[in-house]
Amino acid sequence: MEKSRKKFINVIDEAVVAAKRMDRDEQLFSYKGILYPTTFCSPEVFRAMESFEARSDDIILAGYPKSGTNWVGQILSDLVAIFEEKTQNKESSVNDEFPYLEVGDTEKYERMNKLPSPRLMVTHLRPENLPSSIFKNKSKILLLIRNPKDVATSFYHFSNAFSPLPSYETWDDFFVAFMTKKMPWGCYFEYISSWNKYADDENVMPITYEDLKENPVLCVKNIAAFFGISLTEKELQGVVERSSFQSMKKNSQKTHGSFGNIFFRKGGISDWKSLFSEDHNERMDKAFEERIGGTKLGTKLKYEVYCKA
Ligand code: PPS
Repeated sequence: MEKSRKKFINVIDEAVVAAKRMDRDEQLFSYKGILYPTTFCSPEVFRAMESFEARSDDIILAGYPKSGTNWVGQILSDLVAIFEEKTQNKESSVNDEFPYLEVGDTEKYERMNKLPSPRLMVTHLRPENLPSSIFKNKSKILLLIRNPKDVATSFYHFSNAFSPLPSYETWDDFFVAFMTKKMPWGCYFEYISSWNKYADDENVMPITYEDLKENPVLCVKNIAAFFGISLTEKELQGVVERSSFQSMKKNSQKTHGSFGNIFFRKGGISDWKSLFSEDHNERMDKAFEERIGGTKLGTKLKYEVYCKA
């Protein structure tokens, strides 16, 4: 197995083992007013992350949890592999660091400072909590967003299947927590609001889960162009095929270990219809309108198309 995937699976497995020894109220901790999972993040690592030196050719994928970051992470690592093959970069940038920037040990950022370019990293953090060098050095950021009803639905199933996160007895309990800022990595609406301030930056490219699902060929083409990676028609088709939900689910044992099925659950649009009552719909519709309706990213989410019954 590829070294980086082995490391990824180890980190997940260790978190699951550590979570077994924890009470529910120990599973999350608060840092600068936002909750994070204790088994993946720590204040020490957050502080160490401040020393991370970003580069202009870093490839950063930002997305709120359950927005499809594993999916787009696959697309980006495939694009980087194609780029490296073409440029015959002898020193491959494939490394065994856990792909999420905020997850690791306090030495991680020192090691990353020595890695060759282009470095690919993923993050669920809001912009104000990222190392400031990312914006100062103008790293390119692909910002992935997904409609809030499907995010909440995906997050609910994940929380109940993945022991490092607090589980919920009912969907209603989860919904209340989701709407009242009790989620790991913070509130969905605050996440979108914060990123709205950067949505027009030339180094930030927003894409939606729904657009990628409906037109993967065009979206992958645009993503490759944003990062300056040229693709032949055949390469483009290969990237799309290897990142399809079916391919990734089939391969998930190798890439994500025994938790593959949990990371690749349904992979579609509108599964929220199986959980949301009329009351949940009303509350979510109101919150969307009040918090992010009419903003750049709010409009991009096409709420009327994807979140109305
Ligand atoms: S995590 O745990 O926060 O990193 O989760 P994340 O990867 O961001 O999001 C998980 C959801 O993305 C779906 N997924 C995909 N959809 C379409 N195509 C592909 N290839 C794909 N890969 C993952 C995954 O199934 C989760 O959504 P749900 O709705 O739960 O199925």
